[in-house]
Amino acid sequence: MKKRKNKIILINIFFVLGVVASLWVKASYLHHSIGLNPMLEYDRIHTLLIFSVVIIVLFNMLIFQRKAVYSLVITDLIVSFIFFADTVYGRYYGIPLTIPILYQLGFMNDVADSTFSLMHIKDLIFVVTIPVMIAYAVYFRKTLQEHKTWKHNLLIAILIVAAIGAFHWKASEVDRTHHAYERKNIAKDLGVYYFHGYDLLDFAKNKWFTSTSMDQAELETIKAYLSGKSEGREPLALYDASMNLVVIQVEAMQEFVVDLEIEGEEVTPFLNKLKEDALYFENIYHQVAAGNTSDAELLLNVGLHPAPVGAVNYLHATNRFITLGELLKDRGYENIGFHGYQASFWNREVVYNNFKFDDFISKEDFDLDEIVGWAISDVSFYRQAMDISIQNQPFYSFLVTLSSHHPYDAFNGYEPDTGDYEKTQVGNYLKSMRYVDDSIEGLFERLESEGILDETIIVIYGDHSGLYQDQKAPLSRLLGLSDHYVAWESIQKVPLWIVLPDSDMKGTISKTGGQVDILATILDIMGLDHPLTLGESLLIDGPGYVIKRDGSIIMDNYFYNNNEERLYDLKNHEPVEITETLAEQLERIKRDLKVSDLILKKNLFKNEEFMKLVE
Ligand code: GP9
Ligand code: MN
Repeated sequence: MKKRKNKIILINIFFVLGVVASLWVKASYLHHSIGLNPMLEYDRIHTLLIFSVVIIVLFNMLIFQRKAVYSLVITDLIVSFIFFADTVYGRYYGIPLTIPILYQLGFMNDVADSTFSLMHIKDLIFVVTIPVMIAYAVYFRKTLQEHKTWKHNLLIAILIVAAIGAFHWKASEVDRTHHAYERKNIAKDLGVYYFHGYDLLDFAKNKWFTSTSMDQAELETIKAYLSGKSEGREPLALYDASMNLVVIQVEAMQEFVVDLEIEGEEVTPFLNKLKEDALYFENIYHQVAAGNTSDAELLLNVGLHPAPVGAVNYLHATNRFITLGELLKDRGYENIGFHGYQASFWNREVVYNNFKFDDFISKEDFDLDEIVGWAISDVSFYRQAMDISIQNQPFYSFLVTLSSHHPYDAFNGYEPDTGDYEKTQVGNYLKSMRYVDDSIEGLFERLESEGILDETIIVIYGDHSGLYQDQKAPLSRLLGLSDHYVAWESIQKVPLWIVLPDSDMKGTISKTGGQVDILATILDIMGLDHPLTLGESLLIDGPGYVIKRDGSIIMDNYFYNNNEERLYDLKNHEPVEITETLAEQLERIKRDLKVSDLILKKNLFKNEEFMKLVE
């Protein structure tokens, strides 16, 4: 009798251990085959993988009881299937699949074309365990389906609690800050099981637990906003539908570099000259928040503000957006987004599809023939992007540059000589801006040699600041800034050029605005109709303003600090009394953020009641 009992226990233990081993080995193989080299030491990631597997197996046993033998085989089958798909996709994009990615797989022509070449013979590892497991389960089915006692169940429940606790204890060592911009890092740090679980919950939360209906107060906020929004005037509509559009979002370019001289030399000679042949906006403040570069991409393509917490690219990646690409598509444009870094970064592979780009060309697609900093050099980036763009005209090409990314070390030794600032971050930053200038000049020459410079509207702006608080002292010295914080705030501007072929609209415009206004300005110029962007064309006469994500507001003459609720003169930094008229104005401006947040949170472009109000 005892012998038989031992035999039963052994057969069960073998089976459970076999399943655990199978699920663990497959996860390790996936990590290895798609280059998810752990950010942490190997022992930690494997410990976390094993805890994850143990939790999955124990839950199966508790829920399915005598039928757990079947559910475990099915679990292994499902995991094998998912991990195999992850492997094929991840070999190309370096990230396991997520549900939002599955939604737009058609966009991934590149993987589709090369699916077979992405499969390796070793991937059979996902299959080989299955017949063995089935054979074992069938052969020992009686023994494996022994009735489970309450003691047995209690033990399993205790083990589940312990395994979850152990997982959390080990996971608490992880610094999660770098999960915000690259979801792949969740898999690297915490394992693919956790990664898929997180993705599933996140998806379910957005899909099923987010209400899109507005309550009375929200409706009032939106109505008040719409009635306060100026009627504007008829759009300029300067061109017919044949003009190409090139939008260049320059990494880390701040406005102060324009016209700046160092050691008697201009930092950006080409762009300085361009100010005379284009519209140049000298008072545009960046509005990015936690989504950084990706927030600037959102502001430009959608005309909404970033989210109050976290990155829209993850929080609302699959919302309904009405984008520049969508409007241009209706006019027969070919829209392509270009960025020389990994497609998964900032979740762009999902978001660019949703922004209605016909294609997204990322690091995986470029010929990496010249590397500067993180990846492909801007010079090569522009060359290859233009090779592709000019094939289908008219085109809208959205170029997000990368070379001038913090901390600018790649430019040590580049021009110009920065004197005292040589070998410092400020000096290297100025050099990176010279490189930006050189490479944009090259792009203009290319467009000219193709004979399409006169048929192309070119918009150039910076994505966000390049020098942060840690560089405040040397930068303030260089620019002669006072140490009042408003002085620092007043240089958080990005330059904006809009080059209009065949137009006499040129020269510098001083109106205050934000990145959210760039889309409205493009729509104005091209005569495109958008139901609602949160910006206003910078070419409309009248006072300007910008609201930043922290609620601070800059008007043509004032800086408003939202935390202190104080107003300052923008030039001399003296406090200014908030009159009733100013207070009303500030309240009205603050509504911009509230409305933008509502649109994002409630996915309002999908809400019929809302669409009726705005159309
Ligand atoms: C990476 C690039 C840089 O793809 O966009 O992002 P950032 O660190 O500037 O947000
Ligand atoms: Mn950036």
